[in-house]
Amino acid sequence: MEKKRILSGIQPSGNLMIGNYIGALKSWVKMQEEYDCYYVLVDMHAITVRQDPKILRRRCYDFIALYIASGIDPEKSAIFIQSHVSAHAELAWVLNCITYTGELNRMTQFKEKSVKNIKNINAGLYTYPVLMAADILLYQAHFVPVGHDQKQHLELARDLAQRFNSLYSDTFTVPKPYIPKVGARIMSLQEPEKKMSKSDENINNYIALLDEPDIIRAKIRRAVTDSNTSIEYDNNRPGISNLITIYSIITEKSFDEIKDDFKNKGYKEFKDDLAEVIIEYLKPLQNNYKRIRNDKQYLEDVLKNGKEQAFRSARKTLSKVYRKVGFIQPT
Ligand code: ATP
Ligand code: LTN
Repeated sequence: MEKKRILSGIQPSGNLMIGNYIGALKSWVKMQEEYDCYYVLVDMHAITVRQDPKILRRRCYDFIALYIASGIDPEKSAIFIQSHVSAHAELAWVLNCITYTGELNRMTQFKEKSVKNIKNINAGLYTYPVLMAADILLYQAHFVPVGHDQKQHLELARDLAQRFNSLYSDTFTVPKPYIPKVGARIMSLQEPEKKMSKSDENINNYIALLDEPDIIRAKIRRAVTDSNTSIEYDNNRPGISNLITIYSIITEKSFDEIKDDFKNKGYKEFKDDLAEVIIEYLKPLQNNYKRIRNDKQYLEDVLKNGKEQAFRSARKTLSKVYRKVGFIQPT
């Protein structure tokens, strides 16, 4: 039986952080055993927000090394860069022509990013979800492992697949989101009512995957909690609940077990323990990273292979799409 397809992507912006790992990368690693996986670094998405070219270039290598250091195995999964496969931009155009502006106006990420980038509300930011749909539909992905914030974009990708299929004929697999039950929305450390975000201006809001132990200790110590004292998950106490969620995912202990373990202890002991737990959790990844990032030739080889694999699959879908919409084949 043929394996089902997975596709997912991350933008090379900011610093890859623990929320990206728990919400997405961790599932990517797990899924590569059972599925045919395509993991893309979406550099074309990243330029919807102004990027310094030098930093962007360096960060692309950093992120690819982090994918591998996290456990994505290039022998099992295709790892590639979006701009290396021009079919993404080409399919995005065709999909733009079946997307209604009303649908894009509803996208919460667009609204949030417009507020943050008031001087640069560009058309790319607006049509960003269409490019994301193209990323997914090109590979006929069955599942897309993402955090909760991407659910709305996934719904649009499903709608566009169904719309195209019914306007022309069956062409695209209709993708399903794969969102973890716990940890799909890790919250900011300083402002726990908003999601943790790797491009946050305040680096104290997140734990980067490459943060040094002392930085992790300081960030957790400073994390906002409340005036209560119990170490107990409670929707009305977003700060402590977020820290408990992170603790629970890493240690695989339930919220009740954690509550019992810290029954007669305070925030300080819990936070100290949490910091150590995170440091240990990230250690293997950080060690792998140093080795991989220093081997530029290896990274180039991984990207070359990934691009070739992605290109074959993407071309097949794009040719079908071009034929169906009535474009004549070049001779
Ligand atoms: P940026 O701040 O640069 O826009 P981001 O932190 O939102 O970035 P993305 O590149 O947009 O990260 O997303 C990468 C993956 O991480 C996506 O699958 C996204 O859903 C997931 N993700 C992002 N933030 C969180 C979070 N706070 N909790 C869980 N998953 C998250
Ligand atoms: N929009 C996503 C990143 C992204 C993506 C994708 C995720 C771009 N293309 C395809 C899954 C599948 C984000 O902002 N996190």
